[in-house]
Amino acid sequence: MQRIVVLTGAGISQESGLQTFRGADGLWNHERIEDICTPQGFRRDPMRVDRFYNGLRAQLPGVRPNAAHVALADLERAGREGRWNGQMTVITQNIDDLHERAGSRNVIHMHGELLRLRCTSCHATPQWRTDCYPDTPCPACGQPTLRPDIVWFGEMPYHMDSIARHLAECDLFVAIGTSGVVYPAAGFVDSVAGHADTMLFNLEVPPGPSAFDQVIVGPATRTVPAWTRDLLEA
Ligand code: BJW
Repeated sequence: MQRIVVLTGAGISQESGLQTFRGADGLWNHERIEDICTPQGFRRDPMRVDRFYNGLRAQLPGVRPNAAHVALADLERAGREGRWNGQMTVITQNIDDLHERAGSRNVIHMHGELLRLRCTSCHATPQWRTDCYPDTPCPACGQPTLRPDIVWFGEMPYHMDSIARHLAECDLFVAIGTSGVVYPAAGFVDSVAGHADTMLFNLEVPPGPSAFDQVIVGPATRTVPAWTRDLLEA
């Protein structure tokens, strides 16, 4: 049985209409990373950070999973139903819910989720679809101590034990739509060297020598369904 781990980044959701972080039209061209994406930035100006994530959260109802999300969900379902002799886990750096909406069940959100908040007093992580402000009370304990449930720079990504297990057990590691500059995700490809084949699906070839065995260049909505179709027909 083939065990595939897929690591996704902002590029897989770009064709659904969500901006990537870096690049010409990236989110970080309009905001300084240290103002938004660090615990220090949140302490300095929580209203600014809440507004930033309120804006991203408000985009979600208006976007839909694209053909790449759907292809991954279809492959996972084929494994469950015995139409493909394999098992797939998606580790996503993305904070949107497009994998789940496409039908994927084995999804690990290593950088958190837009549709959750985290209470720094009682540690509840309530689901959240509307705006949040610094004075919004936690539904569990009533304290105004909610923050986006997002992993910022300097914080430990979620589910690292489970991710390490999946990486150690996989025989194919596939990265889709990620620039490979943010760690620890950027190091996953090195960690599977020796026991797994590796593929990168990206809009452009990353600069410098590639750690991947194969690099497939093109929009994810074209390249990913072609790859999963080949697997299902093999
Ligand atoms: C398409 C496409 C299409 C477009 N089809 N492709 C010095 C050296 C090394 C490491 C560090 C260092 N100093 C600090 C660190 C650690 C730091 C880090 O990595 N910093 C680097 C920037 C240097 N990392 C951390 O702090 C992390 N925590 C940590 O390391 O804890 C300690 C630890 C130790 C040991 C083990 C484990 C942990 C936390 C990182 C948190 C990242 N959070 C963010 C923000 C969350 C959401 C938000 O605010 O909105 O996560 S940052 C941002 O970058 C976001 C993303 O998930 C992440 C990765 O970005 P991604 O997905 O790759 O997007 P882009 O835009 O960069 O790339 C998109 C790609 O898609 C491009 O290549 C396009 O070409 C392509 N593309 N359209 C296919 N249609």
